[in-house]
Amino acid sequence: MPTLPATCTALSACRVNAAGPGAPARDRSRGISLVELVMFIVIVGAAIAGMLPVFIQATAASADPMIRRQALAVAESLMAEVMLMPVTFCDPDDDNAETATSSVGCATTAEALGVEAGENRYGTPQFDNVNDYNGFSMSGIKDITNTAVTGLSNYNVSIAVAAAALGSITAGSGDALLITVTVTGPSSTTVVLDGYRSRHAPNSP
Ligand SMILES: [Ca+2]
Ligand SMILES: [Ca+2]
Repeated sequence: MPTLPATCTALSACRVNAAGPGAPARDRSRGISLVELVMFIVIVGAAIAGMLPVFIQATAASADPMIRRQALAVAESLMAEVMLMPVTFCDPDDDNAETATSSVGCATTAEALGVEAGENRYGTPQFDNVNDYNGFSMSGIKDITNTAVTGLSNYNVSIAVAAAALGSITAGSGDALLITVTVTGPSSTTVVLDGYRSRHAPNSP
């Protein structure tokens, strides 16, 4: 049991030599040596170098969800635009569009896959059926007034429409259409949406 020097009046004011009187006192305030410092730097450096690729990959991939969500939003918007179009036997401008019971009953223009008589998405004569969008594409996203949408110039769209079998509907009848909207964007992002549209109202242009 070490004893306090006679001159000490408080424990905090005196340093007790635990090894006993006369033994060399240990300097507890000693810092780290140069060798220890170098080893610390080497170990920490190796650890950071090992983790760096993980951070780089995480940072690079962090932008992907935004691009994919944007591409998906574009695809959903175009799909909704196509889905809302009629699927009639006759072109809506045909005199018999509201009465024909098949394509044969059209006065002049039956609806066929693709555009009729110069139809386009942006002006007269404008797309007026789902099948008119077959083969449509655009570089940079534009609305139906042909106005570019800000911030979407690096996204592209292509649309395919084809007769398809759906439940009891046969592909040969042409009463069901498979719509495929493909959107490509930055970083090789591609989003493909498929949707079906039936001819449930053949005389409702
Ligand atoms: Ca048409
Ligand atoms: Ca057409």
